[in-house]
Amino acid sequence: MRIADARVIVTSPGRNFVTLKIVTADGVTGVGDATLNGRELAVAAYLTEHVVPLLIGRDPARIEDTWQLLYKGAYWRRGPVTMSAIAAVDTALWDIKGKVAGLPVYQLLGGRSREAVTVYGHANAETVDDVLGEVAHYVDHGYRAVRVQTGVPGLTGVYGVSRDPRHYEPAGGAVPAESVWSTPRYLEHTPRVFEKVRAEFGPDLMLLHDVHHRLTPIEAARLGRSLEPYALTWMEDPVPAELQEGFRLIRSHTTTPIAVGEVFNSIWDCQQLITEQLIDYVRTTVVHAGGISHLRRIFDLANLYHVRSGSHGATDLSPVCLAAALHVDVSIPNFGLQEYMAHTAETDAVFPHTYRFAGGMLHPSEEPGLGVDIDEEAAARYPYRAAALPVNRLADGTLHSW
Ligand code: KDG
Ligand code: MG
Repeated sequence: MRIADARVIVTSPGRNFVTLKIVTADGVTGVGDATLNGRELAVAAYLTEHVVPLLIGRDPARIEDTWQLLYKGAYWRRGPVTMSAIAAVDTALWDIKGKVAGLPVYQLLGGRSREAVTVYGHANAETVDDVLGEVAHYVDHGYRAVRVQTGVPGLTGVYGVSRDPRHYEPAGGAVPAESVWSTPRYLEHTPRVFEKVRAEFGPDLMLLHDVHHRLTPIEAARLGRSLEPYALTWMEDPVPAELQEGFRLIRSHTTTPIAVGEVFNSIWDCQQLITEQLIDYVRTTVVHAGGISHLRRIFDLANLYHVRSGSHGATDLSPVCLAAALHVDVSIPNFGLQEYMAHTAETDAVFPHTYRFAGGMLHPSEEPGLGVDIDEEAAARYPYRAAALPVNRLADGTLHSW
């Protein structure tokens, strides 16, 4: 069997998505997500100009060899653009392999290690009183884990708080929106939020919080310590993680578990964090970390060091990524949690899929392959529009991590 065609489809049903569709000479198709929020066209061009010409005529069954060709063969290694492009090819080839075998992809990965995938929802509101209502919404829908984000008094545009609470979308116009940040106000406010949420919902609900890379290690240590009475399941991205040894300082001060990795794109980005047991959950994803093949390598390494998976699943990871993530999640031994932000109805219509949510869990598709597709006619109705992620500044104008 040979690859006859590979198309890059850019569509914007409410937000931008980049999808690779590979077609074999005998008409089997496979899809892979290649969306990199705010930098979509860089990946689309990388695929179209540099990757697709290499795919035509290749044997789609050779997933590993194709991965190595695209990784080693480029000479220039890693990086979010390259690794998202490789991820899209890898994911599409797993989809094809599943269809050819007549099996859902999780069966090719060793079969089920659990019945379904526990997910967490993203409860958010400007005020603490309103966020209690949002947490209740998720609990009422069966969620066992909820991430809680609120505004901070005196600050506008804090990460995680959305106009439409059920469909969080940070990307806005063509030029980045600017918000103002204050670490002292945030550190003062956040423990008060969790004090109220824990008091209201009791000890069993798993609670999470995303710091979104805004603190230094000693500030993160203070936050982690102040949250200990509320027994969070994790504190996410407490600091920007380029300096992996910086996590030793956080670790030496707090027992609040740490989850990191949504912006990582290779095993090398989390090697030290994992092997020194500086984190508890690794949040790498199918689309940004080299596809199903590479993500499995990261999770296997993590498994040796008591680190569990906690993959990113914001709305900018398309239903193709989510479908693929569920096959990985349900099969690995060290699954932790899966983030789940439901897509809009428009997005779901462009990406028909057969994974389903029930009782706080996502159930992967039982169809051969990934169980997701792109409706190209529907996709064509939503042309690309530039949308940038925001930036953050301190009150004096200094640029801060967003
Ligand atoms: O594109 C960026 C978003 O995916 C990110 O800001 C969301 O941090 C995020 C999360 O944990 O969902
Ligand atoms: Mg995050």
